[in-house]
Amino acid sequence: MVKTLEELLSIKNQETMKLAVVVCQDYEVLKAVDDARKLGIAEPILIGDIEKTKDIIERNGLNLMDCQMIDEKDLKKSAEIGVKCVSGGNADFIMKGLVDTSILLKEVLNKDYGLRTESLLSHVMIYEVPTYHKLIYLTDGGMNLEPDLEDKVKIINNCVKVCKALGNDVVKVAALAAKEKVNPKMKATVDADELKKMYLEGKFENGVIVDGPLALDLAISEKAAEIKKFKSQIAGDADVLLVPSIEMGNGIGKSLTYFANSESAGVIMGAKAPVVLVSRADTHEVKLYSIALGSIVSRFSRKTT
Ligand code: COD
Repeated sequence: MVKTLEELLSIKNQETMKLAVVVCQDYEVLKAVDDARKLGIAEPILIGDIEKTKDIIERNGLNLMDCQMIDEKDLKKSAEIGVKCVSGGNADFIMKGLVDTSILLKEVLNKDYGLRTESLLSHVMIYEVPTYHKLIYLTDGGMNLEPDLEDKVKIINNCVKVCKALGNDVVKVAALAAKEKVNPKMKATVDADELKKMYLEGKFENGVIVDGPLALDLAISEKAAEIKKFKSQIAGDADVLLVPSIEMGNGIGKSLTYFANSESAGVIMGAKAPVVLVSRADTHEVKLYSIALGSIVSRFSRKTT
């Protein structure tokens, strides 16, 4: 089981995965891609403003001059090219560079050439939090705005795939809300309660434990659970935080990064290939971890489908 994000960098692929980088003209993106290439994690196809890209490569002494490059200054068209690289079989996964998340995701969802499957697409972030005893997975703070119950089941299943790809045989999912008692006026509590019932009826795959509703403190702090006399297999030991809305997910994620100095990695699951979704403000280390995660998940999905 992977315990730190650093470990993602040493999981070796038999073959190097091809990565389409959408709107690549950014130092942090290119540095991460350069490191990933050096480590044998991914071979990039750089899509974007190639004059600016070459200038960044040259000024920073990166070893990327000889990789495949496609010149396209328009952001939407770059995203379209990246998506088509994957749907046409020329790339194994795709990464967001200096482009708005929604521009890339709209291309990923394009009905004609996009990367849709039967499944819902959803975002999974992994955080290494200095004060938590293991990696914590957060979903979905990046794609689905206000998922309904059916969506939440799919979001859990997408996240479980990532957990399993990283060797977690048991996955403890905390369905978060603002409190642990069901209140019909608080939809998050009602859905979380339904998810727990589905778990008790055996509707999730082996090794997955779902409990809810849980407030965040009960999910991650044994002490809080003890004081509140809250009994659960998950209390203080959650692997996955399932959030009821993108706002809660985004808020928890940004808090972990900026208040708690956490490192992270993120990927969109449920598409034909993983989409490495990093924030434009992320450092190249975070981007590198996310590329490594995308590469591992891409290989794992091939083996298991
Ligand atoms: N999975 C599968 N299909 C989907 C999904 C999904 N998660 N979301 C939408 N679709 C399909 C719909 O069924 C429909 O057929 C088509 O895509 C368009 O759906 P709309 O009209 O609801 O969606 P769009 O195109 O307006 O927007 C989809 C986005 C993913 C772009 C949108 O939900 C979005 O902007 N999400 C937030 C992204 C973001 O800004 N994140 C910021 C934090 S990093």
